[in-house]
Amino acid sequence: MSTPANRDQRLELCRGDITRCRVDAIVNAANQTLLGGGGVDGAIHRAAGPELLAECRRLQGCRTGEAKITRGYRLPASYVIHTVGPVWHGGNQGEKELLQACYRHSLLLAAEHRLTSIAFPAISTGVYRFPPSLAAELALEAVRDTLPRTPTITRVIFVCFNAETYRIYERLLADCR
Ligand code: AR6
Repeated sequence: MSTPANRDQRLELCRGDITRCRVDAIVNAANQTLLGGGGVDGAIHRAAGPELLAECRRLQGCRTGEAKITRGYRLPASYVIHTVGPVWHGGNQGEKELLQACYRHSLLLAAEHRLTSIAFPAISTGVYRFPPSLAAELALEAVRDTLPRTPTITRVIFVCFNAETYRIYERLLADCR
């Protein structure tokens, strides 16, 4: 289920579970320990199997706004890019810049590994309470601003787990037609 109806044909929208995505890399909305958690992080670790946690243990965590890469193990995706979104504290603690840094660093890391397709969840919009509309606007802006620096990447898929997130992205992508 994807909608290519937006100006940049590299951007796609998809409703569902990111662990099912057959792409070069899926992005995990992790926490600083990189040792698993709930939400999309828990789903990715369950689907990838224990080898993922073993590799994550060797990474020694990740700072908010940064990204680290592992293999995908039992996932259909070859790699997992783990990034740590900001916790929303009202918007005056650098949350917007940190959220955009997650998208930027994930794309740059994917390009460094010569990957061509990457799927993102709506980072920080669950347990970390980032307002979903603002998060989606920032995500799209960050991706659009970064794509000129990541020539290998031909597909960026925004995976929306719930109907509200899907509607937000659908509107934002349609607005740019
Ligand atoms: N596929 C795609 N999106 C999903 C899936 C899935 N399988 N499951 C949930 N989402 P969250 P955060 C959506 O809470 O806010 C973890 O415990 C979900 O609907 O997973 O960045 C980590 O370890 C929401 O839109 O991540 C951290 O401690 C989005 O993914 C903390 O949560 C993000 O929700 C990170 O919080």
